[in-house]
Amino acid sequence: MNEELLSVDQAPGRSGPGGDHQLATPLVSPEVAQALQDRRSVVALETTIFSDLGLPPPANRQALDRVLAALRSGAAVPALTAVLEGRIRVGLDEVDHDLVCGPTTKVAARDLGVAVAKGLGYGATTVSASLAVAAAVGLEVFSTGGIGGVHRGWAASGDISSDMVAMATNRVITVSAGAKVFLDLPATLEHLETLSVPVIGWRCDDFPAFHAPTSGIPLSVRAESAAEVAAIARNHWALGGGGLLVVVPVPEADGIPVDELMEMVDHALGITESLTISGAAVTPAVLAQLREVSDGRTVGANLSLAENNAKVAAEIAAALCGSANEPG
Ligand code: PSU
Ligand code: MN
Repeated sequence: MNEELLSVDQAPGRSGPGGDHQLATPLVSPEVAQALQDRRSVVALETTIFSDLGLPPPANRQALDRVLAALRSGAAVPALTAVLEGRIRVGLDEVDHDLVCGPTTKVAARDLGVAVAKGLGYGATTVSASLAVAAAVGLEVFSTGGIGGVHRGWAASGDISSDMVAMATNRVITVSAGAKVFLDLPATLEHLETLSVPVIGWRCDDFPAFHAPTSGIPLSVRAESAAEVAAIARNHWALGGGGLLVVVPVPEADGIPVDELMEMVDHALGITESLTISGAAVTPAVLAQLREVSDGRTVGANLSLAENNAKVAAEIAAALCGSANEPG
């Protein structure tokens, strides 16, 4: 582990009687801290997608390598987020990558304080935890595969991912290939509207369906360039807004046609329903079934879309840095 890690918030009064509250302050790697100080592009990343909960080995390692390379070639510094040895970390060294790709516990935003207090060895951040951590250290762009959202049958189960509320409350742009395809996609979009999260189609008019380039559900906002996204974000933030979602279709060559994908989803959900799983275990279980049912085709699509999202995120981060000193 790197010993030169910097503590971003050294403000007095955060610790005190009753516990080591300062332990909740994220440790930022020297590279990320320097890039933030120099106002260079930084893109936050979650770790659940790269753990064995997100993708099976060796695909998870390939996904990590491809995402990091895409960010670097777009001149953005990657900022992997995780809980390591009871500390929240932003920016991980290569020596930590083996751990990142191994077995882990999923840490959502509400679990961060618990993970720190209990000194968790390795906790993989979900979208919601990553957004909370990114906002805490001033990162404005976050890239992932697909966000969590409103699950099918939510009225009975109450299962709505905390990714939704985290997007609403943290001033960060999330770049994703839409929401995970086995969710209730129309309800997910409705919920984002309720939460005042703008959903911007990246050179597309429909909500992408994760492994499929389109769901057929129309979007109301489309952007052609990173500069356009940056302008929307700056104005949204000037008006007191929180997060924004930029949705990017999976590259055509690696996507699965939507009708075919939806059949696979029905099949995979049918199997997982009979397994009586609930809570945080639902998403990894359905993703695993979908891999089986698709003969591994969802994995190829997942790698491609994660890499492609990182490319777009790097462009947006660069555009935001460029506009940082411009008036409103
Ligand atoms: N999409 C994937 N793989 C994943 C996830 C999303 O292709 O592993 C993870 C993300 O970390 C996301 C989380 O934030 O699942 C959502 O989980 P839940 O539905 O339990 O909130
Ligand atoms: Mn859930």
